Amino acid sequence: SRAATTIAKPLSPRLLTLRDGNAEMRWEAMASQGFTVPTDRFFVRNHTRSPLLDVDTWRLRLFGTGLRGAPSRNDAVEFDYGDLRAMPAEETAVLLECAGNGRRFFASQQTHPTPGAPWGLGAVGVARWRGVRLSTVLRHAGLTDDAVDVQPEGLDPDFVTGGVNLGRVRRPIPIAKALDDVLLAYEMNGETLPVDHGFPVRVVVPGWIGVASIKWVGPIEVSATPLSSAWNTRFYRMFGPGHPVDGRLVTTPVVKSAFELPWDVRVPSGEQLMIAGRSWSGNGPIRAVDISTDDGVTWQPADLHPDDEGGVWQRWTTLWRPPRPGRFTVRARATDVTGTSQPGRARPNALGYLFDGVVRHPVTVY
Ligand code: MTE
Ligand code: MO
Repeated sequence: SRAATTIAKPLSPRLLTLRDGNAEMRWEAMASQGFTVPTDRFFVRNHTRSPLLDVDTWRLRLFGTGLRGAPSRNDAVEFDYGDLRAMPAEETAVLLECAGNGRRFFASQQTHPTPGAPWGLGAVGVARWRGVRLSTVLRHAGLTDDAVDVQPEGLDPDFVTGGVNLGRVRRPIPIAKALDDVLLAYEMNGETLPVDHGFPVRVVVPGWIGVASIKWVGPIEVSATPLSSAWNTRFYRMFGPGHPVDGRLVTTPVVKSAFELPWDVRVPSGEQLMIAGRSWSGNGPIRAVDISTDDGVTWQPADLHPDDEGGVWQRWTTLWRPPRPGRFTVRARATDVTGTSQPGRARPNALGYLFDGVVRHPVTVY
C-alpha cells in the first residue's frame, strides 16, 4: 500500500532540538503561519526513539476483561491498517501539549529547578488529525458494559529509567473519555502520519495532556477493573511540598500564552510594531488576553482573532511602539472561559508539570 513506502525523516531544522530526540516548536516560526502548526515544525516528544514500523504486518490488537471473548493478549481481536481505513473517518483540529511544556521557567523565571526535558513554551501544537473514533473500534471488538479503563500501548522500545524497565509507554483512559472524542489517527495535516508522530496509527485524546495520545499504538487493553502504569502513578502527578502525598493526577493542560517572537529579539525604538501570539487552556476557550510591554506595570487587552473563538487555541495581536532603547520584557496573561487567569508565578511541583505563570519575554530595543 501507499503508506508502506513511508520512511523515517530526520528531525526538521525548523525545530529546536533538546536531548534524546526531543524537539520543540520555534514560536518565532509561527508568526507567518495559520491556525495549525505545519507538520515539520510540530514538536516531538519521545521517551525513547521513533520506531519504523511495517504497515503491512502492523496490527491493532484489542484484548482484556472488558471485551467479549478476548480476555488475554493471546486471544486479541486484530485490525489491520486497511480495516481502520475502511471505517468511518473524521478529521478534527486538536491541540497537543506536553505536561512539561514551560518547565524551564520554573528555574529561569522562578527559583524551582526541576528534572526533565527543559522545554521553553514550544512543546505544544495544533494539527488536523484524521482517523477513526476509538469508540467505533471498541464496539467492533466486542466492548462489554463492564469496561472501565482502556490502555493503549506504544510499539516504541521499552522505557528504562534508573535501571528499571517500566515497559511500553502506556496510560489508562477512563471508558467515558475513550467512548467520547478519542481518535485513532492515521493522518496529520492531510498527510500520512509521519514516523516521529506515531506512524502508522496513534491515539489522539482531545483536551488531555500529550502523554495520553500514545504514538505507534499496537496493543490496547480494555479492562473491567482499573488499570495503571508508571505514566499515571510515578509520572504525570503533582508531587512535592503543598501537594497531596500521592500527587494529583495531571489530566488537562493549564492556561498559557506565548509570543511569536524570538527569545531576546532586537527591535528598533520609535516604530510601531505588531506583536502576535497565542493562548490556550485545557479548561476551554480563551476569553481575554492582556499584554504588558512595560515589565508588568500596565496592561492592555490584546485583539483576539475572531476565527478562533471556539477554542483549541486563540491567536491574538497587539501594537507596541517601543519608547526608547533599553532592555524590556513583554508579557501576556490569558483568562479562559472558567475565569482562570495565568498567575504571576506558577505553583512549583517536583516533576515540573503544568507551568502556567506569566512568562517575562525579553526584548532588546535599540
Ligand atoms: N507515545 C509513545 N508510544 N511513546 C512516547 O514516548 N510520548 C508522549 C505522547 N505519546 C510518547 C507517546 C508524550 S509525553 C507526548 S507530549 C506526546 O506523545 C507528543 O506527541 P508528538 O511527539 O507527536 O508531538
Ligand atoms: Mo509529554
